[in-house]
Amino acid sequence: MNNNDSSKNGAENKKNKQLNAFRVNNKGKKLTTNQGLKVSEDEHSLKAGVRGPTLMEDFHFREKMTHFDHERIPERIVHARGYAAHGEFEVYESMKEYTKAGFLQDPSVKTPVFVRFSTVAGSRGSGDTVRDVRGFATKFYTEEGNYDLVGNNIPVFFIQDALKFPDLVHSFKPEQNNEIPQASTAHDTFWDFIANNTESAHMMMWAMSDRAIPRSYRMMEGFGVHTFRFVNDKGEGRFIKFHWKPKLGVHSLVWDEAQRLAGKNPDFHRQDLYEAIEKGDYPEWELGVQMIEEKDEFNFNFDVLDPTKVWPEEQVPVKIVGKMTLNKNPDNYFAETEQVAFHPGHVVPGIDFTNDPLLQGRLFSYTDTQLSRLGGPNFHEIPINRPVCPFHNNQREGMHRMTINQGPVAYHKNSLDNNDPSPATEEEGGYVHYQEKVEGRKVRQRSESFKDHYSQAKLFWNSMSDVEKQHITKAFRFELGKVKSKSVKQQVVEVISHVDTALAEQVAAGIGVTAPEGIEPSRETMSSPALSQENTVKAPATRKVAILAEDGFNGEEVSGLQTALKNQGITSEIISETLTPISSREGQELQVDQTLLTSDSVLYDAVYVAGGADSVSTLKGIKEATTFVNEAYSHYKAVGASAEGTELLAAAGVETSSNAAGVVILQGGNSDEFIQAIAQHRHWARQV
Ligand code: HDD
Repeated sequence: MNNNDSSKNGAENKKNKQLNAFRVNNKGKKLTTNQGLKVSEDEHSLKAGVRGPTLMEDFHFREKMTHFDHERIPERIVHARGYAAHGEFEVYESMKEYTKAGFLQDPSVKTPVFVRFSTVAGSRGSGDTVRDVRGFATKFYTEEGNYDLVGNNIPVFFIQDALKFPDLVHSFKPEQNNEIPQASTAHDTFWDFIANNTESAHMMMWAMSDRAIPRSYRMMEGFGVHTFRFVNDKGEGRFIKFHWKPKLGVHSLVWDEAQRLAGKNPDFHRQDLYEAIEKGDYPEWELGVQMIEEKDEFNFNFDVLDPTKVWPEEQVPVKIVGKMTLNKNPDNYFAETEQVAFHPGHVVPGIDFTNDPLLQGRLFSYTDTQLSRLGGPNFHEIPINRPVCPFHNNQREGMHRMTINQGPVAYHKNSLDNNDPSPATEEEGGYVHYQEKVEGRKVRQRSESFKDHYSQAKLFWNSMSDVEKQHITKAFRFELGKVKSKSVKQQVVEVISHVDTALAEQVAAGIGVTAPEGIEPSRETMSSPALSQENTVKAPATRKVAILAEDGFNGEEVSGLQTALKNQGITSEIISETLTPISSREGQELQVDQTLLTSDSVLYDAVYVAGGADSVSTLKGIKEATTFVNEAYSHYKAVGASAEGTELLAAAGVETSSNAAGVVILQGGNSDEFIQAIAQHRHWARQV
């Protein structure tokens, strides 16, 4: 199904209908200038004679060129590289007891959403699979105005106070003298920041974990990070944290694969999302909420206002409250994905802020940044940013104003217009800020309760499986191995020592510094199983399998496998040396999807070597084929083959004994075990 046909998906959705008014289709139309004048010629500028100078009079040339010269806008200062999709959100049951937010009341209501995923550090043209935090920003177009949940795929943040955000960002962006490295934290300034701002210790552990190299946007959790507040119609408030839980589970790449992908397909994540939606494999997330009663604010060993802390799910359960489905790709990247403007301050009645000092600073930054990025104060009028409910106020004029406000009055209070537009009472839906009592002296200080930087870093470490711990250790060795300053490396190892001595020793050994002695690591013994990806959903749906085959392949076996995979929602592609259709040993032709040159094992979740003696022997003679299988194996992916195909596996260095993890030799065409192996995603027991 082609979801870009806006008459299909989401056609009933109010946002989609609103956007229809702005969608343009050139089919069967004549070429015109922006003034609507039909153009008779679009290849030659107006000249004084065929070999003469171009004339100033050529308004068509001037208009076309001027527009082109100004096609670019500044990229986002952070989260520049992103990809988005439309969808809808539905609540499972009314949340009236906790919040009066309209979109969380009625299970029969579907609220349109637009979600943009992003990397943080890289520029707009950087690779998708770099080690980084991923942005997860959702705009809910509710009947009470737009609500933006502007989160990340990691539940904590580097810093506790927004005043430090410019410093953090300057440290991880390319270094200012030479603009190197792009989209990477593996350099001196970032690690210098970490070493000297130890509130980052917890986030540092997450950033070195597999969470920072997701397999797909569709397989990431999302978190609101801050503590927000739900307020119900009785005016009662509760502290809350938001979670997005992917139905497909949380899965990651391996680091070597992530790096190769950055070259083989820098668009890996965006293409994955785009194709899944085009195919009708709509990604889904459940919305979860953790709640803490106000009276319990001080009953935890973390401060609920501290954005470097999680609320362990085992301590504060996540209540699943609704589901989001992404079901339509944007029609135009720039108009929608690039121009969408999120802001944590876009709230609706029933959702309010807390005094988290990071959140408070964000409430300033987002509108401010759109002023230069989108060129003025009217960016709310850009179609993707418009609410689906009416909006009226006395704000006027400014760059690119589109609204035509009628009448002479543009002020409040007035009598000439009957005091319209007039403020709404709370009963009429007017937003009333939660009446939290605040008092205090003006100070530039951090609360004592924010000063424990290591307990939760240790809690995270305690929660990891052995394999995840190995990955974290290697990630530190990689990142710090790229740092030039020995002093910075030494300082970071000292920070790690405050988390875990053994980890610090292993990192130190890998990067040529001494493991510090006498630093007492955190004594935290708690772990949170929910933080480990080992405990996630493991299902085969939407995985991608490469089937290697050449002339003489076993046609019956391949078509049987293709059907079995399809029945489980797995996509398969035929890969061969050239794009010329291949013939099975039964004499039937099969289309080839990719060649061994255009594809690569890192683009797939699993590989299968088709049977047929001639096919296998041809593949054995092609270096790219053995490399393909070898890499899939060394990236711990499921590897399958017919009995005949095992010859290629052996040539590729794959262990084929009956107990080899995730290596499946299909018996009698039965692919169940292979599908099980694909569902496992990775086979860590393999020694490679
Ligand atoms: Fe931010 C963009 C998420 C802290 C200032 N941020 C941005 C985006 C996401 C986040 C997902 C991209 C939105 C999009 O797709 O357009 N930011 C976060 C999270 C944070 C966080 C989860 C911590 C919990 N951010 C943060 C702070 C500040 C900013 C502390 C400044 C005080 N963020 C910005 C920004 C951006 C932005 C400069 C750049 C582009 C934009 O806003 O629209 O204003």
